[in-house]
Amino acid sequence: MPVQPLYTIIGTPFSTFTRTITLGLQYKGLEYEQLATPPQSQLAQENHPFAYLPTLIIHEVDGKRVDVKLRESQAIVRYIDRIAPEPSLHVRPGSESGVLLEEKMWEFVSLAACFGFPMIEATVVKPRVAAMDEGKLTEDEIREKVKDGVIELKRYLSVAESLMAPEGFAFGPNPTWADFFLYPLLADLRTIPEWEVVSPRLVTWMAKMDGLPAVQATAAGTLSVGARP
Ligand SMILES: N[C@@H](CCC(=O)N[C@@H](CS)C(=O)NCC(=O)O)C(=O)O
Repeated sequence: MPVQPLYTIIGTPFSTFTRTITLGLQYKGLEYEQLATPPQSQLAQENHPFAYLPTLIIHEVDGKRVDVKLRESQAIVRYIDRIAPEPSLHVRPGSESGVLLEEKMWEFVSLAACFGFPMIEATVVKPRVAAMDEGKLTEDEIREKVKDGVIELKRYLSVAESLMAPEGFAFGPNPTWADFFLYPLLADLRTIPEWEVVSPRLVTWMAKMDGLPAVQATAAGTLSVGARP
């Protein structure tokens, strides 16, 4: 009989927060099973107090079967870091990363989760994709619909870029959780015409991210490959 992985992730690959976690699991070589379900589904309700995604189910702790449900991406990331510290997804302060404090990486993570998600997905990507799928509005009408969202999008992108190292990953030579929180959002954005507002620095960063095996392994089922929830 095949051995069950120690982890199950509840969440469709279409969910950007779910992809952040699967990127981390892949990068650290942790095996998992993914139950692809949309938010608010029966399965999501059974696993998250607000039926959000993702939940990581940890099947064993200290060799004992426990099936602990861990919710909230930033809590899940802390767990992953503790059980698999290497390869590290933290930032090393210094001239290459351009930061004096390692906590700047967590600042970036929180800004991506709390501001990037609404300022990219809620006001631009989701309404644009919904309008295109519906096929009732003209391109000019869609642009008008997301116009205010694009102002917010540009505002977020300029903040994100201002916090990044001048080249390489968000904080220089190695990927960090900051990259894994931002990437799923920009991978979605790249599928729509509003991608045109993205700066050369972020376009180069995306290309660098695209080269990671973890990114390639988590692409199936996302908007970036044309999937729907
Ligand atoms: N605070 C949560 C946010 C997760 C989140 O917003 N997930 C989205 C999917 S990417 C969701 O489940 N949204 C609920 C909905 O669409 O009803 C976390 O960090 O895990």
